[in-house]
Amino acid sequence: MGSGDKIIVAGWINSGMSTLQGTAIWRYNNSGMLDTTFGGDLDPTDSVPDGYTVFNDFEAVPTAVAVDQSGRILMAGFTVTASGFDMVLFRFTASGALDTTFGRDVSPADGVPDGFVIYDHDPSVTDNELARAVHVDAFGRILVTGAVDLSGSTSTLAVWRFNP
Ligand SMILES: [Ca+2]
Ligand SMILES: [Ca+2]
Ligand SMILES: [Ca+2]
Repeated sequence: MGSGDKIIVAGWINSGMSTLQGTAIWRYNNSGMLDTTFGGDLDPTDSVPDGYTVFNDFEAVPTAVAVDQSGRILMAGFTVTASGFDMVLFRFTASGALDTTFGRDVSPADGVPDGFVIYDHDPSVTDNELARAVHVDAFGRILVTGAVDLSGSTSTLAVWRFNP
């Protein structure tokens, strides 16, 4: 996914090092080198960003990425819970930090939005909601398409729209 001449990749890290387990987004320069103006500074800790950001507060599997008009990165996917899958949508700043002007204030509940939203159609039953694609429209609104499985057997097309 391009952001200017950059390449963004979303995926999963499981390196055996607890600090590096979780959902991750990487940004590469057009040359294929990790973008050292992006992400955190964990590996190595040399005061230079490492080109990627890791999110490990809970398990989230990314399935789609988009970049909005401000260079912010939307990452959609799903998380695995005891009662099925729930749709997740993250927003990261252009420099690769969770965007604390986006989402709800749940984890931690500290008066600051957490940079992500989780959608669970009915928390009282086992059901599945999965994002498959994310798109930013001409007004900056975020469209997520995916599947919702409410009956346990049949999947239904779902479209969510979020304000920026
Ligand atoms: Ca570093
Ligand atoms: Ca669910
Ligand atoms: Ca919070």
